[in-house]
Amino acid sequence: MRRASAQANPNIALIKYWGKADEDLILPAAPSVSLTLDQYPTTTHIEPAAKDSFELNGRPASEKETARVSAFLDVVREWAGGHQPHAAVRSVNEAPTGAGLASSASGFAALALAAAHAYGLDLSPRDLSRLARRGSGSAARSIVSGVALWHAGTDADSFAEPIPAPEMRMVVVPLSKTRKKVSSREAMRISRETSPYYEAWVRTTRAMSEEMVEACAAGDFARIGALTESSAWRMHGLIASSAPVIRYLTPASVEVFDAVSQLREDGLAAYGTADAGANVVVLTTPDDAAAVATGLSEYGDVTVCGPGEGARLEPGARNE
Ligand code: 2P0
Repeated sequence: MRRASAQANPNIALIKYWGKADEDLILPAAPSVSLTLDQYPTTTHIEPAAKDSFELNGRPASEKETARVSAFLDVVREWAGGHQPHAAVRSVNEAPTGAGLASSASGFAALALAAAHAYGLDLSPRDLSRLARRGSGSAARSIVSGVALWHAGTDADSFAEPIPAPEMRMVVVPLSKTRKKVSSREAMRISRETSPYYEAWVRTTRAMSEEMVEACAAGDFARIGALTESSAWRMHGLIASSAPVIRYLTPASVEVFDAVSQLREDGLAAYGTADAGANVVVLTTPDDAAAVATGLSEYGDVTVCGPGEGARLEPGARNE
């Protein structure tokens, strides 16, 4: 085993992943589509050690987080033929952890690449995406640059790959840095087990992913935007229809969605989306990004993101 460092960025889904067909293998119930951002990277370093350990943002991670990293390393070691040494993992996130900016996506994508390199696996992009999926479903998409389609299916064919799409921007409107009370993993299980709408969600998400791929190929931004906003509201509606009721959006989030509708009425390309947290992310075009950012600046310290690179070995680090 050798030491390695890798970086990956979060992605924001245009068509959301919410619900698994297989919890152990992390197979999604439906395909999803995302944009990997050009900001908020996670940088992860791994090296051989006497036992598995995990340090996050300069501090030892919780027992639960460390166990999750160790279980993921078991998958990597199994792929590498078993009987491999333990490892010390150190990660730094530039986005606030647990606030709905997908730090588990960038985190497990960076860890998948660093660990694959460290344990001597030479993986194709597809297999690297399959591996990252085992850490966190959405991490499969952060392996990919730009717009990604994550296929549902079996272990062998559930990976993310790049798809052709027009240039896009996302304006992140941060509203909360607090850690969410119910993790997405737990909340998506509750949705599957209790929502009377779950089957409809899965069926329509399959159809919407197909439509999104077509809209991206055609460069039909109005269609891409309408599908994006609709997928987000359907996911939050599904979550709200679960027992117990789970709600990530706050009154401030809803205010931003209303402001986005107003920007649209004013003639700008602006479509809201939100993940398992209060933050709202607004999809727009390169031409309208500055005006959308200005229009939303009263709600928070907005950041304009573009399409970013997928996971990469850290430039300049000693990757042997
Ligand atoms: C998404 N989310 O498509 C959706 C929208 C959150 C809201 O993928 O259990 O952390 O590790 O597979 O990947 C967050 O789910 O869940 C997520 P696991 P993950 O981006």
